Amino acid sequence: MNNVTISDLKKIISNKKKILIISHYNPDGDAIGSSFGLANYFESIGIEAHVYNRDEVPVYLNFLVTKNFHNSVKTIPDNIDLYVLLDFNDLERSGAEMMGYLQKILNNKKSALVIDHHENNKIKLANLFIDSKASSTGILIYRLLSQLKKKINSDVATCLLTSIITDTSSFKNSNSNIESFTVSSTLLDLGADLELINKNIFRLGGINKLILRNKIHSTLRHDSDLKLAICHATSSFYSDTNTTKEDSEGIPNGLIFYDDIEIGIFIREIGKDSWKVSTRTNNFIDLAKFCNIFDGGGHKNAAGFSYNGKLENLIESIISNLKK
Ligand SMILES: [Mn+2]
Repeated sequence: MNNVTISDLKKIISNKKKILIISHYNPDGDAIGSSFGLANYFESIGIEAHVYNRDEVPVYLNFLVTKNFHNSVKTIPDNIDLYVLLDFNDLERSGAEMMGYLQKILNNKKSALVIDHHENNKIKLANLFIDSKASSTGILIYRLLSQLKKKINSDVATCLLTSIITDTSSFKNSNSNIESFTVSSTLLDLGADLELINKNIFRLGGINKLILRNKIHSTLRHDSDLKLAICHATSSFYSDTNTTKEDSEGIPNGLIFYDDIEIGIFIREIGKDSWKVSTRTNNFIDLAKFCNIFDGGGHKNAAGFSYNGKLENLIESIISNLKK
């Protein structure tokens, strides 16, 4: 395993005719923006590009489009000659169906490539292009495309700017750096539609979403010594309000903008005594390390894990491990 350079990347993609781009399930603005940006660029230079995600594109990202989008491996054509894995560090994050598909391919040693900005990459591939200092995978795609002959068009620029704006929460997160701004400015020069992006990604949604978030926030527990805030949602929260898990996106991120909260945690029921935990901070502690205790992972500032057991035990375990 080695981290490849831009010129290696150029060699890897040269002479390819049919490319498949895969991103993580529950896709966010970076997964969709970087996948569609790369696919649309390839299409603009005459390479057939296909994008796979286990899940549908979230409604707020529906303004980004690409030609060949797949939710099932059954519709993916044969003779793919390059596989590009975007914005995830563990094959499991592509979903069970894609994982099975990829394991077959990787065994056949077909050409494959990971482009990602998460820490602790667990994907065993020869070609890795990973930089955990990049504020989004969209930044890494830009680094590559800006070195190719054909100019980035305005559609591609809009996709990549969406990646940057969503993964930095509009430059509010601590992953925002000089490159996030310089690349964004260049993308605007290339015709990225900032107004379209803002109009779509900051729409808050329907009244049911507000009612759901009200319920979630009413479960708030605050530990002032740990500067910790925890909220949770059981499945009934969603069924009672006729909402989906998408409607609770951004909960842990929202918590850390309050005084006296440095760690925001949101716990969502995914099955009987089974929970998904999302954690956020701005450089207060290393959450990737923290979530590793529970066999999870992610970034320093945004990480998660799954837990089987009672909610109370989970919360106790979070607090006692944070105290350590
Ligand atoms: Mn990302």
